[in-house]
Parts: sequence; C-alpha cells; structure tokens
Amino acid sequence: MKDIEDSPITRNGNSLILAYDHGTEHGPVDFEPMPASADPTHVFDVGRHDAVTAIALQKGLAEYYRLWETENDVEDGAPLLVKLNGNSNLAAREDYYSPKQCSVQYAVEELDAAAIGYTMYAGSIHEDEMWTDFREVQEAARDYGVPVVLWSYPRGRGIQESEEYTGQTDPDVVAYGARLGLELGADVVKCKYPGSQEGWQALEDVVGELKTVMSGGSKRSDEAFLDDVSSTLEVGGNGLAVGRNIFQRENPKPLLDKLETVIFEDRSA
Ligand code: FBP
Repeated sequence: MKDIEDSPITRNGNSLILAYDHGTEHGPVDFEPMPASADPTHVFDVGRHDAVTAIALQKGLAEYYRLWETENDVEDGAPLLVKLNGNSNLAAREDYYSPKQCSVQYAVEELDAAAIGYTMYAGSIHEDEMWTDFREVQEAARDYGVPVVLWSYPRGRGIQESEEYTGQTDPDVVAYGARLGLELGADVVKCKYPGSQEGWQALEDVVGELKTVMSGGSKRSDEAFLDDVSSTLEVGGNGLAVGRNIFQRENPKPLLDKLETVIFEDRSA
C-alpha cells in the first residue's frame, strides 16, 4: 500500500471511478437500457463531470479515449485508469479467470495511465495463476509509480463448494477479498456491497488504512443507490467504482452531482 493522496484519481482522499469495461465483461447487453451508452464517446463525455476522478477502460477503449481527447481538444477528461485484465461472458472455462491484455508498461508509456486496475478472483481454481499475474503487475506499477486498484471479487469453486461461505456477497467473503487487497499490495480495493453497513464495517475493520471503494452493481433508484454509498462512507469507505448506475441513466448528471456532495464534501445528498 502506498500513500496516494496526491494521485489524480483521488480528491479529498476519496475516489469516484467511472467503470466502463462492461462491453468486455458482460457484452453489449449492458448498453440496451440506454443505447447511447454503446458509443464510447458518450460515456467519455459523462466522465468529464467534476465528480469523476478516473475512468476505467480496457486497452482498446483507452486508446480510443486518447484519440477522442486529441481530436476534440478535450482537456477536462477524467484521469485514465487502464484495466489490465478482463474476460468475457462468452468464455468456456472450468472456473473464473481473467487474463491480462495489457502490460503496465504499455498502460503508462503508451496510454499515459494515471492508475492501473486488475481483477482478482480468489476462490477460483485459477487463483494461483492470478496471484502470479498480479505480482508482476503490482511490482511493475511500483516501478512506474502508478496506483494499483484491485477489483477483488472472490468467486468460483472454492466458495461454491465451501460449507463456510454462502456466496460472493457474504460479508465474510467480501471482507476476505478486501483483506487480500491489503496483503497483495493494492492501493485501492474495490469490493461488492455486502448488503449492509455492518458488512462494510466488517471489511473496514480488516484493511487498516487501505482505501476501499464500493462496486456499483446493477442499476437501482437514486435513493437506493445513494443509501448504499452513504452507508459505506459512514464507516470509512472511500467512494465508488461504478458503471451501470451511471451510464444506464438517460441523464446521469443529477446523480453525479449528488455523489459529488456525498463522496467529496462529506455532506448528505
Ligand atoms: P457496475 O457498477 O456496473 O457493477 O460495474 C462495476 C464492475 O466492477 C465493472 O468494472 C465490471 O465490468 C463489472 O462490475 C463486473 O461485474 P461482475 O463481474 O460481477 O459481473
């Protein structure tokens, strides 16, 4: 863990990462509720809102993002977080695995990334391989001085077959995933909402000063979403990494305005 208070991906110690890797992870189905969101430039533009401290993109979209900035003289785009690994819903696998498509070197030297992101599926039969992949990523990130955001999503056979854990959002599983972020050397860990403030508190209790952000999840009402976000912030959470709750809205600006108040100004929406 490094001190990332000066990183452009944080503001007042917190972050709002606009995640837009869903075309990889889920496919175009996630754009159906708001067809304009299939156009990357539409979402790049959403990322210009002051509340957004980073936009998380796969390599191909990251290249597109830099092109869009240049062609349109955009100077207020969100800092770029390059997501180094990912996998599609089309893959036939025995268990969860997320291969790397981008190196830290390419992300920083070619794409001028302000941060990098990596998904870890602890609990999968491929966990060992992912730990090895992540070790290389984390050490290269240290060489380049860029923060590491770990999408820590424990899932797979180890959890499905366990008698101890009930599933991915079991508070014990989420807290374990968060702790792995600390142990493996992430600077921010991104976790699923475990369903309650107590669950988030349990996670905060085991990560020391490591920054934590809540994963947005499927789209819900402004009120329900803000309630979840506030419940994490109240017990030490550091913000959000969110996709569908933003880009599936016809006009995400009012929600982003409220999130800005809650996350960075420590005030109720
Ligand atoms: P959402 O806010 O839309 O849930 O996005 C967060 C995120 O982590 C994305 O970066 C990623 O594409 C997606 O969730 C993966 O979710 P899952 O693996 O649970 O389907």
